[in-house]
Amino acid sequence: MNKTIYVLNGPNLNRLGTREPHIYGKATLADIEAICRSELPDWTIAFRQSNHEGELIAWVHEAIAAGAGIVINPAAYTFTSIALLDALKMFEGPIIEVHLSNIHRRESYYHHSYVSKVAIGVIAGLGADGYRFALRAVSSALA
Ligand code: DHK
Repeated sequence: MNKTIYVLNGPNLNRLGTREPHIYGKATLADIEAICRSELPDWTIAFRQSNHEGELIAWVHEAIAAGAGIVINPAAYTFTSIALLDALKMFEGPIIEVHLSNIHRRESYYHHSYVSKVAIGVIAGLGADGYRFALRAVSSALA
């Protein structure tokens, strides 16, 4: 079986560590990548971040051919991108949506996720540990 899990991160997540730490915590994206790799050491983790919608879509297209599962924090594109949703609809493996913050406790514009239409599960509000649980969920779904 293909052993590659794509962990995709959307806009502004490259700023983690100093970006509103009271909301997103102090873990950097590199810290989160290390968490992901340590959680599933026997899997290949394609860990990526982009501030560009089209680049995230291209990575989803790559995962359609080469990936077993997707963990995605689409960040702001969660709430705006039908294009990203359309790409994710083509992916046949398990998708877990993750958010560092509890988007449902925040401003109303963070409350409707397009991505949730295709995710088998959503993890929000658990900070960097949310990625750990997301990877466990994808691994379990593929077992
Ligand atoms: C990250 C973002 O950048 C925001 O646009 C989302 C999400 C929340 C997070 O909590 O990881 O609303």
